Amino acid sequence: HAQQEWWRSAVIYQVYVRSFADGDGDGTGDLAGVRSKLPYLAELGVDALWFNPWYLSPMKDGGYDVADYRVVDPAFGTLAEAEKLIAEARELGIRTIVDIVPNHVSDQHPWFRAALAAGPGSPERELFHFRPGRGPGGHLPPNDWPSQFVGSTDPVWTRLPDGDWYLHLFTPEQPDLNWAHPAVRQEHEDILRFWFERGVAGVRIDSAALLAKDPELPDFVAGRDPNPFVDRDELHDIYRSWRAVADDYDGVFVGEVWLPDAERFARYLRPDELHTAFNFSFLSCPWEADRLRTSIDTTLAEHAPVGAPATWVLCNHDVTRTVTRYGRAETGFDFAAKAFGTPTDLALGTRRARAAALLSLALPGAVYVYQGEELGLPEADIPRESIQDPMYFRSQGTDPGRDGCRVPLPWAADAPYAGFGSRQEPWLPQPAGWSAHAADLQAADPGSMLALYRAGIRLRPVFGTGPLAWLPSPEGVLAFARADALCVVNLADTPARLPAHSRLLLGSGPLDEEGRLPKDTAVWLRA
Ligand code: TEU
Repeated sequence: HAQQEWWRSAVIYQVYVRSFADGDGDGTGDLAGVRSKLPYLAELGVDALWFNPWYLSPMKDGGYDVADYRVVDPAFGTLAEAEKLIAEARELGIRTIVDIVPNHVSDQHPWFRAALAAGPGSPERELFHFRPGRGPGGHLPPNDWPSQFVGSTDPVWTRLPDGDWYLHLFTPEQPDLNWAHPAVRQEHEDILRFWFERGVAGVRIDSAALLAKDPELPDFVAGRDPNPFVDRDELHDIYRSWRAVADDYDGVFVGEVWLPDAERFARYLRPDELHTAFNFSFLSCPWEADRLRTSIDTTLAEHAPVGAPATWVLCNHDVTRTVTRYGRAETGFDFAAKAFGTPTDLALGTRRARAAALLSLALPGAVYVYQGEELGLPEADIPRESIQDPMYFRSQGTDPGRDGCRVPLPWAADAPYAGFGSRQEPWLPQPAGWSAHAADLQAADPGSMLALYRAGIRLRPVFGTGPLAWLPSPEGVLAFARADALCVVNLADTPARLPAHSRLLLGSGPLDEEGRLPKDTAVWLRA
């Protein structure tokens, strides 16, 4: 029965609404734009859509600064339209996942405004982490915690004119909530119910390992366990109560749990906690056969005991786009290594990204596809004067930030703004040549990335829902079987022979003249 749960082997498409499609022509993507592209998403064959936050927000961090969780931002549409979208998608067999941001709110959220107005020592301030400063006159921040924007040396505390400091792991416009306060817990359970009542099938939990804080807010000591603000035991009690809410609606969770330790990560996936979590170890893994195989084996081994399905993620709105990453000397992802002007071989990166698409679609578990990944979009170079991401500003301009993977999508080669919108320029500039990636061109081209994703998603059921069995293979070659199908990926310098008597189902690129699998190519075979 467990195997019939849709989320165990789903293909889930991530929609960054602001950059997906601009229905009203004002330069910002919106729900009207998404609704107009539902046929495209149905044809792609995805099972669900995960929407980045679409709630009322001053957009200081792309909507991860929420002023009201029960209101859709007017730039995107209305609550009624969101409900329509959820229903229309469901009619096409596509479920909806919304994104909840429990660690912090916008500084424009009514709770934080009330806390500011009420002053030091007030009950309103207890919903957040307000503290007096240290040192003479309280001029030093209450502790030394590092910013969660890697590359930023900003303090995570901001001082108010009344002398109190407040904690914000991200920007000063994103004050952290106090999860030890019962009202914070109650409010979020109500928010979950609010969205489940509106027909959503699942919830992504933003920064899921950060909510709980050591009440003493002690200084950070590297390596000390427990960490004062990451992966604290209190979180598991929170997620157990969330799970009870989700179970009332058959809803599912996907947690954004960035934790290097596989065993600690798996604790969030226990049967009464989160159903799934993003696999960032796979996303961060370099394009090397041994490392990938270890990442896959570790992932499967850590998920099996808790009975949770693995997820396979290559990209999202926070990381360097796949074809660019795989076209660089350092093919793994590392926030700390992001830099301007990194040399990139896009042809190579694209070849590898095609192979990686077939690899991830063949693995047991759920697969995430970030909008534009199916078009093979590269990371864009955003001119400094156009960058919007707070990560760039918080790094004092040393880190390019995350806008390069958030550029408005190209839909039509011959339309203004590559078919993203109409009247006004897109909120982030599209680089020269962007229309060459347009969805309409790719839909007509059997050799395109879009054609590969469509075929891969359609054929993927040949792998069944069972486990994988590795097959003997030469060094640098990954080969495994599931059900009646085989997946072979060659990362070695020499072409690889394919098993005799197998039938080719799909390839990420052509075989050589002798029928062998070239470097950086993947195939699916029928045994
Ligand atoms: O990201 C949380 C997070 O910790 C990282 O993905 C973050 O981008 C990284 O640590 C940078 O150093 C989530 C969202 O995905 C991201 O877009 C938001 O900016 C962040 O939360 C704050 O809400």
